[in-house]
Amino acid sequence: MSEAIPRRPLEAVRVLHTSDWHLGAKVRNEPRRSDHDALIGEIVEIAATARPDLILHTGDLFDGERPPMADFGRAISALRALGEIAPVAVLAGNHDSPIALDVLAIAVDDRHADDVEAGRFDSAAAEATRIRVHSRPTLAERGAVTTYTSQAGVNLRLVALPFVHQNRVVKDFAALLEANATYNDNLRKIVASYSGTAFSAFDPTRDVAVFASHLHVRDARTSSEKVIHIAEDYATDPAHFEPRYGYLAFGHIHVPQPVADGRGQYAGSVIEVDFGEEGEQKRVVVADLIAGRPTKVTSVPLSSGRRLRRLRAPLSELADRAHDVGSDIVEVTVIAEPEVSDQPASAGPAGAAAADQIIVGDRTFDTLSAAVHFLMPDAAVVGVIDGRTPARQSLDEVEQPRAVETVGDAFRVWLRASGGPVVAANGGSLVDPARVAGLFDELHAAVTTDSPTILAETEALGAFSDGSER
Ligand SMILES: [Mn+2]
Repeated sequence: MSEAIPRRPLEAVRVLHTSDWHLGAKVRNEPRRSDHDALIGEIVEIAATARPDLILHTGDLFDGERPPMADFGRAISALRALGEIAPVAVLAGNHDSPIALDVLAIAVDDRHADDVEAGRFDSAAAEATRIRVHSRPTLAERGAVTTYTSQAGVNLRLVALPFVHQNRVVKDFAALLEANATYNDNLRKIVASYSGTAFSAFDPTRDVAVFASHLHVRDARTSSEKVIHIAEDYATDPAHFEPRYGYLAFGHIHVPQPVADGRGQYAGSVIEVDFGEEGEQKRVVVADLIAGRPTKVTSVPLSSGRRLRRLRAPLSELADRAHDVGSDIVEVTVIAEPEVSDQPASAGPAGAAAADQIIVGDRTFDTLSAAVHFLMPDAAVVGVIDGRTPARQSLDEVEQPRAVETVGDAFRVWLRASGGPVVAANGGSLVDPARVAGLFDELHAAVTTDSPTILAETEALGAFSDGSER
């Protein structure tokens, strides 16, 4: 770890940037608390080695609006530990509740006890505090623009813009924004209003500035290879951020990546929050800013916590794979045994078991899931998909589009071509592929029009909720 952290140039202002912790997150029903504890320990250790002038958390500290008390305590301990090393600024993400973060601000700053008692505590107030929590978007003069002084005596202007919801009116900006303007246009005005304050009494030969936000920057990749276009209406144009900002610190998208031609970074999530993030190398960012020079950005890789893995193998190979998987969180798709057999459901020698029983060596299991758990005793198995007999027959009922013109068409082509193992979950008998295609259309329409989804299957969808929008 420490070899990844460069020596700090004497006159540099060093910012440690982390994001998207999602405390309280579960994968299916598997809690991540042990993973978070290990990662927080690792991040505190990195901070102690890097000795930054400011530690920035760009949002989604929590996974949900009502964090479990254990995770609330975890956040308080983590921020206090970081606050021992350097000043800390935390921004609300779309997963965070501003009220929960207000409570957090009270909890991490006991100097405000009198204000709390008098009912006048304002977590966005402009005076300097060791741990600042930016719980909601607000005006520059109400605390969105602050000045930190580095160990080398350089001023760092920090602009903090927490997540701005697409449809909610941002109260403090009522005078600035127009109801009919696009999201991107309103963001441009907000950023410009901040820049006016951030760069007043600013000496560009000496001072440095950082813009921090939880938002979707245009052209960012939302998985290892895809750029999402559906949400581009709500994506912020990096041209809004003028060149005097030496570093743009973003949260929201979980794939660690540079944005805005390398002027900024998504620090990314610190753990794989769902299976869509499988295989991503998580990290924190160390940014060294020197006035008038390009900012030096260093990725410090994180290695703590259990990984997420999707595994496809016949039952007979699982025992061998178990060692490699270790205690990781795994979804197993059991595929057919390589050799053609009269009993494809059996991994062991033919026995006298009933047709729906699974035989492994000299043991018999009533369900495939029980057999997988037995074969991988150390792993956290959060899903078992029966891909032994792909539901080819019923997939033929999915209407094949003549031309691929819509996202729905593309989904149907994919479903017919490679959806077998997915549709075969629960043996294929409980899933109607034509309904799956229809469901996709309903959900796609709901997200693209930002309307609520009310589906007959809503309850059943709970099982897949970890794959939802982050
Ligand atoms: Mn997030």
